Amino acid sequence: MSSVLARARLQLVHLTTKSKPQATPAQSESTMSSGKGTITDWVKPGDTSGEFKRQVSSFRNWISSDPNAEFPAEKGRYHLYVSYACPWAHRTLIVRKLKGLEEIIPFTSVHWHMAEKGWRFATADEQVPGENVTPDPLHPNNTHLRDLYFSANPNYEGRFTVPTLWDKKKQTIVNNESSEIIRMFYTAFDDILPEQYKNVVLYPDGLKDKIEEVNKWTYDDINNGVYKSGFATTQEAYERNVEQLFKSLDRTEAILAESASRGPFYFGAQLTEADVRLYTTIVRFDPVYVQHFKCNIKDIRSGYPHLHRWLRHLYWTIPAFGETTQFEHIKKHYTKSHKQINPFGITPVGPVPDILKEEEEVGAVKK
Ligand SMILES: N[C@@H](CCC(=O)N[C@@H](CS)C(=O)NCC(=O)O)C(=O)O
Repeated sequence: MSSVLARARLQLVHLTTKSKPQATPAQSESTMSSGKGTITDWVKPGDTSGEFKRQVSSFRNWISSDPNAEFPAEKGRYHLYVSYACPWAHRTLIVRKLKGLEEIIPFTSVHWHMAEKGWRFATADEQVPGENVTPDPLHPNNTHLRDLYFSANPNYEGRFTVPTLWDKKKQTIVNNESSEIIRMFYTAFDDILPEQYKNVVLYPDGLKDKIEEVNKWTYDDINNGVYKSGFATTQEAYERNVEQLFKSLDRTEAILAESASRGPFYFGAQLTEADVRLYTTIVRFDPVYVQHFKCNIKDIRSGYPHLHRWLRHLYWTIPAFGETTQFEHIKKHYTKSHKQINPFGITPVGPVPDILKEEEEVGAVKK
């Protein structure tokens, strides 16, 4: 691993570990005394804090351009398991396409429905929109994503999350942390990529510090903030998180207002990781988070003109964003899987459309 990459990795592990909400001793006790709960308990029963606490990912190996590495970059060796519904997995699909890795890293999406056994694969007779929503092509006996986790580690006790990057040769999971998988995709395969894709740089030297700074609060307050708002089981936890979420959306809006004169992206002229990581939350915001997670102080289309312009530009003009966005998976997954917050599994019809055309505005904004 190059020293730059090693440093980036260290910073990132530090960042992701630090940015996870840490349980206070009192919280850990109450969580422990209530037992493990089930997969669909987003806040463990008996946890009086009412706070959703995201688990730290378990598999943290790296693919390297060094042919002698434990996980060397090779065509066809790795398989990416995602859900089109999931914002973290969505990051990896976007970067895979931006970096031209389609022929090198095939992928499978699970079905949008997640129940007591976690994500499941679609069956052969199911018609689900989107490319590669199929049974597990590598292991025909696997019905659920959890089967992969148990093949990698029969004693696995963590959550069965997407994205999951699988190594066919070693028959194990390389990594299940999206922030790390995308960074491997940035450079590890460059030696076997055509020139045009080597030149796609999403974490440029000159912007690394800014990206790290923005990632920290964007992750805590926005990417994870929508979940912390939506899964909260006390009024106080909900209000604290939703208010912080909208403060950070206001801050993002101001950044985009400032950079707009230099270009359509987060930092102006150059598309970077900051765009990828923000996009997967913002594209889900109006269709799902506003109503399902009660993130309704404002919506994007009527309340945030710069975010709205930035979002539509990515979706309509860059296939890596538009073609990897599957609204049916997104809307149905949240509303029909989270029985704790939507017991009847009714999926709201609106907003219509899921995303406005690039030059279109809602009626009130037009006036
Ligand atoms: N830190 C992980 C989070 C991934 C994650 O939480 N994925 C969700 C889907 S949006 C999942 O698979 N959840 C299943 C579960 O928690 O049981 C990452 O960024 O890769």
